[in-house]
Amino acid sequence: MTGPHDSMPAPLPAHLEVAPGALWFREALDREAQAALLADIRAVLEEAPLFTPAMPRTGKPFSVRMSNCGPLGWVSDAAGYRYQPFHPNTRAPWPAMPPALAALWTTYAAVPAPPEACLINYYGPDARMSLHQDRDEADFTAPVLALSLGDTALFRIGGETRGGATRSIRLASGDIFLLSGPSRLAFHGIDRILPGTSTLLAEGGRFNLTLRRVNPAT
Ligand code: MD3
Ligand code: FE
Repeated sequence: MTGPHDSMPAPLPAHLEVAPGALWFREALDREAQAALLADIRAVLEEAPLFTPAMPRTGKPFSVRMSNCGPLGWVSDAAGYRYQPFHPNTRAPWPAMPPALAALWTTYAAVPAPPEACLINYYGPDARMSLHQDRDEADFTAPVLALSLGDTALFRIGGETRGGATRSIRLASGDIFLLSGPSRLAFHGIDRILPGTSTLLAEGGRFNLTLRRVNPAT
């Protein structure tokens, strides 16, 4: 049956708006869905192993290890931050985006153009990510979708200028965080992870996946 309402957008699942355009979907994914996505990520990492990024200029290593899937991946080394279509160590193209990840984009990001990059961050018990903005993309109009798997993280988010007020949020396994509109350029970081708060990863720690557009949709 078709009718005049076929183009009605699907309603957004329940969420909290923690800052303008920053939507927190707590427990968006049940344990089974988390385990399925984790298996997809493990398969990606067999092809594209976690690498240790380094700071531009100084070459100081990150405490977070990373990989990517999709056509483009975010990398950082002494030469700078950038998106590129291949792994920095193996030089192989990034693995394809698992369909279940792309499906999350359709449900939560609600923009027609597909994600071009999925950055995979892995945090061991002592890993952190200092306050930063994500501005290496040529298009800031699309949202960024973040999914947490494993141990809970203390996430901090502020405004579009450094040094303003910040809010601290505990991102747990299965939570989805969507950054759109004014929050797309918000300063944010991970103060620490809380070891032993999830049993999803046998080795402990936390994966965070971020789905992104890099280039303007044509
Ligand atoms: C706010 N990752 O990969 S996820 C990153 O938990 C990053 O690994 C953190 O910051 C992590 O760049 C935070 C939540 C998040 C992701 C992207 C954002 C918040 C954001 C982009 C713009 C503003
Ligand atoms: Fe970020």
